[in-house]
Amino acid sequence: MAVYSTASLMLLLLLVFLNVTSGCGGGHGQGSGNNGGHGQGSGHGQVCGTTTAAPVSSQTPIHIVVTNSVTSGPSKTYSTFVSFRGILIGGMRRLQEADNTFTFTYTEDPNYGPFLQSVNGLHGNFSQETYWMLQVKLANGTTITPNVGIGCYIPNANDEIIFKYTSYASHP
Ligand code: B12
Ligand SMILES: *[C@@H]1O[C@H](CO)[C@@H](O)[C@H](O)[C@H]1NC(C)=O
Ligand SMILES: *[C@@H]1O[C@H](CO)[C@@H](O)[C@H](O)[C@H]1NC(C)=O
Repeated sequence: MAVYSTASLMLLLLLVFLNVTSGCGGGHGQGSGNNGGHGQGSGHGQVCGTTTAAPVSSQTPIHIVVTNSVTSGPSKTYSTFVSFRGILIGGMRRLQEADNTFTFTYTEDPNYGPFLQSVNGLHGNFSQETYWMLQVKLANGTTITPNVGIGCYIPNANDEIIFKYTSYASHP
């Protein structure tokens, strides 16, 4: 019993630690409500016998749609996942390693983190006033333009992440 309690406490502390450190600057609550925070996927209450508990760090499935509003060319859709409360760029890295038809590059901004520079070989270019915009179509159908980049956005399950090659006129 004592062993179980200690394990539970450590798990809880771990989850709290992950929560605190996974957010980006300020943590506006953006992306919350994903998996309901505590409890989800954890092995709490698992005494013995039936072992159907989900892994502690479960997967949050997302889709990634690459689209071009400048040329109106065809879109490409991919599927990947982020870890529990994981950041978008983690899912992008996972996808890039698994699927060689998806590639991306980014630059590191000292204040805001990773700036998405190219997707599938197509680069945004400041002098041509083009860039990759990040939008998200939520599971309920609403499309939002996150006020953070790929290093800070925490996807919800079944988010459709949209990378839209576009020109500045569309900046929020
Ligand atoms: C202009 C601008 C842009 C331009 C920058 C290009 C250019 N040459 O002008 C464009 C249109 C490309 C842009 C895009 C985005 N932006 Co912007 N942008 C700004 C704005 C209005 C001014 C920045 C500026 O010129 N500062 C003055 C110069 C001298 O300082 P600087 O440090 O060199 O500025 C650079 C950085 O700000 C960088 N930058 C701009 N936006 C972003 C966003 C991210 C995530 C990163 C890493 C870097 C970055 O580009 C600037 C020029 O090199 C700021 C708001 C503000 N008032 O600061 C928002 C701002 C920085 N952007 C923001 C956001 C969210 C985005 C997008 C993620 C929006 C989206 N959902 O698509 C995208 C980036 C997507 C990607 N590809 O990664 C947020 C960042 C907040 C955060 N904590 O992450 C800000 C603060 C606005 C907001 N909504 O609150 N942006
Ligand atoms: C951006 O566009 C300008 C003007 O068309 C061009 O001269 C420059 O080489 C481009 N830069 C990159 C990195 O593609
Ligand atoms: C969808 O969910 C978002 C965030 O939870 C909310 O702001 C928006 O109003 C919802 N849209 C609809 C159509 O329910």
